Amino acid sequence: MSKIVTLDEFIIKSQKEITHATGELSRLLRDIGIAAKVINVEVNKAGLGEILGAAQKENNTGDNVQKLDIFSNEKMIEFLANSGECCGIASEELDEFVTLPNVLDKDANYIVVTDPLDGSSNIDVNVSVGTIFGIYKRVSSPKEDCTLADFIQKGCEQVAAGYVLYGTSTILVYTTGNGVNGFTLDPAIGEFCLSHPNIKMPERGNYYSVNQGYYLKFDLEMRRYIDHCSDLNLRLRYIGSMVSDIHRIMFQGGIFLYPNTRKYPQGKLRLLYEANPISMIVEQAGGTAINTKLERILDLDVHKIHQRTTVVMGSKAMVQEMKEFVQRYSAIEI
Ligand code: P6P
Repeated sequence: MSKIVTLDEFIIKSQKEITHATGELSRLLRDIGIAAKVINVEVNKAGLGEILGAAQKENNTGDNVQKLDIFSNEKMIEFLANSGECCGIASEELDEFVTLPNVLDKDANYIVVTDPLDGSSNIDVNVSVGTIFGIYKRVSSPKEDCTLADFIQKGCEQVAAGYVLYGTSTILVYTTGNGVNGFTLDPAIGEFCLSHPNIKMPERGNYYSVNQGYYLKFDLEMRRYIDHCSDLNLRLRYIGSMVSDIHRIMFQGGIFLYPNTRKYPQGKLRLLYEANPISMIVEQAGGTAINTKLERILDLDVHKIHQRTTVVMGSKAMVQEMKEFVQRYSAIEI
């Protein structure tokens, strides 16, 4: 039986391979792993406690906030604050970013963006949900509180990104820019263990993932591309939880789309704490992540914490074919 490699061991080993690494990012990643374990406990027993159900408030996405959302947000903040390496957090559950106090007078050099519990509408019906996070080096002075400038950096400036999928098992997938690795939580020992080393997304797959219910609300070229997917006999798989839909594509290939609609003319998904972290992971696994204007998501200018974007991401060959399809169609239309 091959040796178990825990997340902590992997992070420390990886750090030794990065000459300038100081251990700060490693500590931050380990604390996110602890927050994920704590959130996992509550997610796995959500049906039993009082934690199910709506919290009778709305977040910035306009989603009805579930109690588990609030719990997950509080735990992410608690453990990131404990790390001493994070000076501020932007979260789907917070109107503005929050500044974290220094720990033991140590200057914190990183900020974290997070969707603490993505896909929360699935919670009450026992369908997979996830946590998404992205990590940036702060750009403001380490002697001052963090500023908005620390958070509105382009996605290509992320030093790390990851997600946790609370599904049939709980898996943490992350990258620091040198490939993507997956760690499955072993409940017997309470550790995330390396289960999917060096994840590489298939060049193409048999799935397309889009909310077909909005078909008539998409722009014409998007509708024609979705028709094309159907003509190719691709299979539609859509869970309504971005982490779950992307995780499938990471291993089986395919394409995920959330185009603009009349309700969301800029797209629904949030650039800062959904699209950018997932885009870094997708690209690091060999996939492609663009918006419906065919622009690389990680290069998009970020102006606001809760800025929205359209999203097309997945297998490189399939996204390329989508780009060519839309360019041909738009050329004809002009
Ligand atoms: P719709 C969940 O609320 C989320 O932010 C993503 O995880 C998911 O991909 C999308 O919204 C689902 O949105 O409009 O299809 O329900």
